[in-house]
Amino acid sequence: HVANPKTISVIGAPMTFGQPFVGTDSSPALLREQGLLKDLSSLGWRVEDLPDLDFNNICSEADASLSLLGGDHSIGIGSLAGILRAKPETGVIWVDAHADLNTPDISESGNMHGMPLGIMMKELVPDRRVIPGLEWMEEGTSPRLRPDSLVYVGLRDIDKAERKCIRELGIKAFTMYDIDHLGIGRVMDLAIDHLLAKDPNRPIHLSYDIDAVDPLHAPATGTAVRGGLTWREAHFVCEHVVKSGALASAEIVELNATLSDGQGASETIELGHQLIAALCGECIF
Ligand code: 5AB
Ligand code: MN
Ligand code: MN
Ligand code: MN
Repeated sequence: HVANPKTISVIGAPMTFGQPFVGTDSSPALLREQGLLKDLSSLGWRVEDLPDLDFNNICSEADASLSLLGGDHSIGIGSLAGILRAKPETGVIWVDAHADLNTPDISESGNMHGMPLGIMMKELVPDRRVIPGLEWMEEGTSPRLRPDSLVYVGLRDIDKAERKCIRELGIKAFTMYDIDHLGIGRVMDLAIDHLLAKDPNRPIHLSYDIDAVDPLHAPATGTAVRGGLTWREAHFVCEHVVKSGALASAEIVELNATLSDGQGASETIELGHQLIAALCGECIF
């Protein structure tokens, strides 16, 4: 029992506009229906259940809070903007098959879910007022993500232009090759060290794209790529970030129950649910 329980704020972000499919908007409801909030309470958290964001009316910037339920990965534009405004020193771990470092200029697909990190980097989009709908991002303090404040885990499908940006900006990237080579334990140690070496007290934001996980376990997603994280590796990522003590916020994105058969859909939602429970310390002693 915990005398003074920590609070987790849960926000649904039912976004679909970042990619061609409907369906990612149902995931917050599906996760809630599976009893996610009850599980988090039984893990000792005081759960603050916030209403879903309404993307029909607003462009929104998330408050820094512990857990966002996507939605496609374009919600990262709003979550990073809000988190970095509240805590500019935040370091980001981006768990994904993809680099999501495109910009409207270099993207081959034009899909915004492949651009959230590109849009956050000054080096890639110096003035976001040129992107229709993102004018709001240049108001006030205009939060940015520095290339050395980002680490990738799980990459295996990178566009040519993104590869060039990762090299030129010197972004730390652990691909599936590195996970095979070093093991997930060493990779996560190195990833966390990269962010915390200079400032052990900085907060970490974890952005978890379910397509980082192998499609055997997470088939219900829009851009599945074979050869991903195993069931245990997927969990270990969360468990190890929790153990660092630096986790301040997280989002889980790209779950789309309409893109698989019934069993594939429920396995994918269940995995998302379990990963959030892992982020709340389920398996930590
Ligand atoms: B996701 C691709 N790089 O830009 C593009 O799922 C895929 O949020 C983006 O990681 C995948 O369209 C975006 C080919
Ligand atoms: Mn992805
Ligand atoms: Mn992504
Ligand atoms: Mn995807």
